[in-house]
Amino acid sequence: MGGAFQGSEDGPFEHGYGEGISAGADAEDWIVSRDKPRYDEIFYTLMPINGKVTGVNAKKEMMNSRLPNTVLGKIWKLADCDCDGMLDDEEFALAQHLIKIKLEGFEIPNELPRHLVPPSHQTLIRPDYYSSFAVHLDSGGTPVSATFTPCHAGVR
Ligand SMILES: [Ca+2]
Repeated sequence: MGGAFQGSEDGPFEHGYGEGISAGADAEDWIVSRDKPRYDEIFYTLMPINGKVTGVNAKKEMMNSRLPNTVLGKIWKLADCDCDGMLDDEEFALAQHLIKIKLEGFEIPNELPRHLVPPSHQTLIRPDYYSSFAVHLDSGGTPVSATFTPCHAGVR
């Protein structure tokens, strides 16, 4: 019986802490990389072009999980971090990781937690990644905050 991750305000003994989607939240490495060699083997059977598998080929593989399309669609949006309609090896590994979490009975969040963002997509201030980027200045022209609007709501 898995529970949705509710945050860690109550510390590590809260229900769901370190499980499911929140597994690896306090790890230094990208938790997906632990199983990535296995995911890579699948990835390279899907005939990647320039290091990416197409949506069609990735979909076929993802459907082997027998998860409903609604769930897979949600996983796709979270995994395709740069919204280019294809999955690179890290995005594919992330998709497989999310499928595994779902199959283990945990819920998939609407937004990708920061610790699951693939290392190559960690650079957040990237015009091609965020559809809009705004810096707010105070009256003296000093930046007080910046707003990023992801190309989809998958990453914050
Ligand atoms: Ca992509």
